[in-house]
Amino acid sequence: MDVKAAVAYAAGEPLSIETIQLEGPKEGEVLVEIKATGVCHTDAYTLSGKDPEGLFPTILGHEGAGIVVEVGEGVKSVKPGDHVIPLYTPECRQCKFCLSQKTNLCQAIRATQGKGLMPDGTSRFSVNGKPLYHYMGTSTFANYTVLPEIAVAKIREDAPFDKVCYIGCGVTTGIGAVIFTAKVEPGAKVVVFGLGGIGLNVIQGCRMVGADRIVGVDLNPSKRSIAEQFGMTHFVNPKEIRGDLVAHLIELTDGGADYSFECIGNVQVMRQALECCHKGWGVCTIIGVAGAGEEISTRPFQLVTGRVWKGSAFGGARGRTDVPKIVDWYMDHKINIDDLITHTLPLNQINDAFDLMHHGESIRSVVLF
Ligand code: NAD
Ligand code: AHE
Ligand code: ZN
Repeated sequence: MDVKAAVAYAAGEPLSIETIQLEGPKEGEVLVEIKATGVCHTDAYTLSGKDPEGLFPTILGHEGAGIVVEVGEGVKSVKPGDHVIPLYTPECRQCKFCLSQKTNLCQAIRATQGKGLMPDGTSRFSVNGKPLYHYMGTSTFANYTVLPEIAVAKIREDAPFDKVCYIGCGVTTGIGAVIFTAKVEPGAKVVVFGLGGIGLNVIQGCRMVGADRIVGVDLNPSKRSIAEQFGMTHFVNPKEIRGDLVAHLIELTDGGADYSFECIGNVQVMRQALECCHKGWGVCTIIGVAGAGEEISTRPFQLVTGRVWKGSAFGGARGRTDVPKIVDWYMDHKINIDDLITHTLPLNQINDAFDLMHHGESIRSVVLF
């Protein structure tokens, strides 16, 4: 079938809005009509050429919501008409990783996903007979996409697509990192580096669990008021700090953060995020994604003396199990998504969403089909 999509032909080039071709779902796959998709910094990261797994030409996008229109042979858990959120972290409930109950990193289809292909090793997307790569197993920058059954979360039908698409990445990543990965407890002192689409969800997660002090760090002063609205208690702009930022943060948190979160993708900041943690127990969770070849470093003494570095992908959430619950939290007004979606655009203006992000003018832009 013909579908409307934003094609990324090469790193660093604007997306091209075109009609391309999509094959129907094979065994174990579903065809989904995408109604809305967020634009996450990770899409910009891959488009920049810094992603070691970045492949071109491709259809980017991993923060969508839509309706199942057709299912392939053997699909049992969803049917046409179901409302779904695509999952870049699937949940097969059968692999060693799922069965371990120690991680959300289902590996059932990770190998082909990283190669931009469906689990059978082929692509469903093409343009003029030439294949296009899938992206993160989701490719939501198209009005129809094909997904493995294990990579869709069925959600309630009264949830608005233009809001809950953000649960497909940013909301779940931020709130999940607090609840599932770090397990922040009431009364905790927290430092959040980067107050964008992810960091603000970390902040609202910290407020939900009853953290006492929530320090936000960002170079962009315009992030301050929205972060305060979501629960930030103290704002720090590194450009305004004379002297050492880490020492300042340790002082602000009475000896160091119980928990810190890096939501930028900057390896120097990742070091600061670890080193501002409290001696003996402070836990630093890395969420930001760094470019190919970049590495983190610190004095091993930081770890010897009890600080912990951990990482979080998709907030540690098990997609098919947890995403429908997070949709319920939104519908029950337990979490705020609406105020984080600062821009909604039609597909033919998707490049503007990248510009707004790069200029620090948006929190989340959502593309409507
Ligand atoms: P964003 O662009 O919306 O926000 C980044 C924020 O960091 C901005 O407010 C910016 O002003 C701030 N910033 C940049 N450099 C800074 C510095 N040196 N010090 C302080 N603040 C600085 O991006 P986002 O969508 O929130 O994504 C954030 C990061 O999280 C990206 O690296 C993205 O790829 C990653 N991410 C990871 C996961 C995961 O599962 N681990 C999921 C989604 C996004
Ligand atoms: N492909 C990159 C890594 C990108 C990455 O870390 N992706 C996160 C999700 S970011 C969503 O906005 C993730 O879930 N990673 C786990 C995984 O299995 O990909 C690289 O460095 O190769
Ligand atoms: Zn994302």
